[in-house]
Amino acid sequence: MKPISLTRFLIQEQHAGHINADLRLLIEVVARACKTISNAIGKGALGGVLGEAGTGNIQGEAQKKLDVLSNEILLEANEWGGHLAGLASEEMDHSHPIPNAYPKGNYLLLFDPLDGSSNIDVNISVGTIFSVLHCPDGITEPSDEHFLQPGTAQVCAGYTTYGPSTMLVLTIGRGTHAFTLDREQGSFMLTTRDIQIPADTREFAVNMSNQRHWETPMQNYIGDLLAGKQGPRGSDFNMRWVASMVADVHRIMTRGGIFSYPLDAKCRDKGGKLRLMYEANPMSFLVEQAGGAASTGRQRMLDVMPTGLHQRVPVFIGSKNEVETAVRYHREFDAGQ
Ligand code: P6P
Repeated sequence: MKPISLTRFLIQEQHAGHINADLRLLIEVVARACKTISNAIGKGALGGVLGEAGTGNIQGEAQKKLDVLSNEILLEANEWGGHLAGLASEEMDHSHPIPNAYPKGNYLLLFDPLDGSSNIDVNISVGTIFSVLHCPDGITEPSDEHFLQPGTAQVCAGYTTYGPSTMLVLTIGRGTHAFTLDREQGSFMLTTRDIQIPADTREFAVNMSNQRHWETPMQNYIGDLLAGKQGPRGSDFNMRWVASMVADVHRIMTRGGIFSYPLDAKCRDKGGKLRLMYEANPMSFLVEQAGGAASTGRQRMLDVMPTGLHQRVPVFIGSKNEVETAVRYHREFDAGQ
């Protein structure tokens, strides 16, 4: 049977009363922007968009030309549609209210326009991550604090991975579904409905070069994975690290696994490496809706009460039983066991 398009999927969800017209428009606008980003990335060196932009962002990171371009594409696509009250981006210091020249809606959109962009110049998969919240009632000019809602408040989340194929993975709180871009039609087509992440795994994703900087429970957890069959886990484990969260999480969506960017001595003062509002929270919503789990190591990710738009957190995300095992190492360490 021919797969249905994203548009048809969203119209079905709207007719079923699961989403309204504004959220349908929001998702379609973001998907269309991701198609534009995919085309820009796909040109590679021929598109004149590789390399550094010569600017920096609030994260203190040098921006790639495609970081800036992807951010501009998402801003321009979302400003005029009337579905948003405001938006926030990894690439912008503060949130961006919708200009008064345009109609306004009730949603807040947060995004990391190009996650893993350090991989762009070496032609490795990167992605876009987005999260959707309700704008608080009565607020027409939202500012940063109106975005500071826990992950459980999300009404929608998704990512697009720009790999051998371009895929959009989406949740509106009723399962997680994958769409593949049909470049000839220019449409995202539903290729996996209701993804189920295996509860157990023999594959972990972590940047091992940080091992000496980790907290003790993380050292113990990974040490036991590396001990393999002879160790307490009784099995051999495989490792993958793409250094692009979207690519690593998409692998986990597809075949299970655990991804971790824990606290370490280098990022402890900042609270972690990865950002809560537009990386960890949307990925956690997507993974939980696919039967997985996500934690800071000491708290369910979606329950974290945000204190800052660019707040960072430690991340453990993926196969439910494996995330719970990693959390148990932290709980037992904290309890002095
Ligand atoms: P490291 C990309 O910069 C990113 O934010 C995530 O996509 C990725 O998982 C992580 O950082 C990689 O970090 O320290 O291995 O370069």
